[in-house]
Amino acid sequence: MNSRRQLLKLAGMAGGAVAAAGVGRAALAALPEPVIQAHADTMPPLVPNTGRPYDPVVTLNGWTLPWRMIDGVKEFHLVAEPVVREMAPGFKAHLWGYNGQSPGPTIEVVEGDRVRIFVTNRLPEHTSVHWHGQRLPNGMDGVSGLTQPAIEPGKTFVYEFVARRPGTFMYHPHADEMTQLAMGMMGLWITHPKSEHPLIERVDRDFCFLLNAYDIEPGSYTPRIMTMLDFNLWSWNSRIFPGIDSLNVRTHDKVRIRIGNLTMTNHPIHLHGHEFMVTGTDGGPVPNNARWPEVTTDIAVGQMRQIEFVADEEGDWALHCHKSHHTMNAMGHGVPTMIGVDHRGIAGRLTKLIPDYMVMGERGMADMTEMPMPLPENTVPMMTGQGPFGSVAMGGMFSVLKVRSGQARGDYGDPGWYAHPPGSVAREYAGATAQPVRAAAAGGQSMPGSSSPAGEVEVRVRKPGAHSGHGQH
Ligand SMILES: [Cu+2]
Repeated sequence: MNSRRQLLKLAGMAGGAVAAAGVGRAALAALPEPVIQAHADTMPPLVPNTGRPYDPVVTLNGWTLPWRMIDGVKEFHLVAEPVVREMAPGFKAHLWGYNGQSPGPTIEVVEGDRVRIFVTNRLPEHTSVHWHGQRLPNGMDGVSGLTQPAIEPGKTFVYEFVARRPGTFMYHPHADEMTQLAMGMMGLWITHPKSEHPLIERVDRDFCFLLNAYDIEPGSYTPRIMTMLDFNLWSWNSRIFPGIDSLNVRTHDKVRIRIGNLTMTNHPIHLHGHEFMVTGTDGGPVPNNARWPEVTTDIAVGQMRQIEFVADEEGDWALHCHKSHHTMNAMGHGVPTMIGVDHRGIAGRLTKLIPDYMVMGERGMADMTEMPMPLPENTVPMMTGQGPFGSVAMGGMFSVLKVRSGQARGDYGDPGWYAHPPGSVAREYAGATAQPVRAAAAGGQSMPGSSSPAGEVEVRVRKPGAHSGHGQH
């Protein structure tokens, strides 16, 4: 939280220094000082001090880029550059991003704002920035080769357009996309409505994050860029659980969460304990008569979904991708299924041959959460996160919505674990257990079994290619 203040101080100093020196318009027209963020903390909302007022968003494990106002134009400076992103405590990735982080900072403007974005390329190859979902002049669309020449290393380009339509958008390169998206180059863009909007409600908390994915071998730092589908790190804003901050709200808050997908697959995002409405996409607000309640919304590649609900149930509610492989970290993939395999006796003999041999998964994979497995350097356990009742056994795309009556307005701090009212937690049953009654016959009402119990059936298997007296062709 300190770093936000430092950040603003830096931004203020940059603007202030120019003003104090009393330099002329020519100097003011120079490139705005880029603001760099070194931390992966969730920064509190950046309340606008120039331009039209709006209710700012909170970027999960991210931040909003400060701007300067020049003759009524909002000026931002994005620097495309290699960054080191802490994806979870103890695990750092060498990515490409903007202004010190991947994803880049969120850009927040107001409908009708004229926006000027300077993009400096400090990457080893050319790039461009595409403003996903925006209405803009074709030459500002950022498709290298098609609408503009690519930005060569060391060069700075200027984009300028009016943010015509309110909504949630994204930005990402449209140059060597396979590499640059796999390396983490992306960011969010929010255009707030300029006044009361019939389909955009004011909310108490407005969160946003991007879905992204990486393939980083345990023990290494750089993503494999050729991976098409088999990623091993499923992240929100380039963070993996338990590195993703919780979404902390006050009971009865109206909450909006904006989620964009820049991975190579869809993600059904599921919220516990509440129903929500999908109130918007990157195409704009959803008309009221086209909304319906959900507890999971699937977000396809290149899409954004904006969900809204009233947080009226206190507690610690899971918020996660419903693809179970997306709530685990590296190390877990490519392990053979060992459920039901009896390793007794074998493990001892194997240990003589392979001293590091370890039995994995013969009772399922939950053991992996407690296993004192020696991890290579720079990686995190596959399923982890300590909750108040033990291991949460999750990784990847997982976080917690914390709903508390004691959470002050505007306080985004972690309130700690929920204190459940006495008697409201599932507990071990202590009474006697009876033998379950089993159905007398096989089959059910619609398919009654024969009066005699089903006998054993022997199946004779003939291998294809094995010749017998009466082979079928
Ligand atoms: Cu997923």
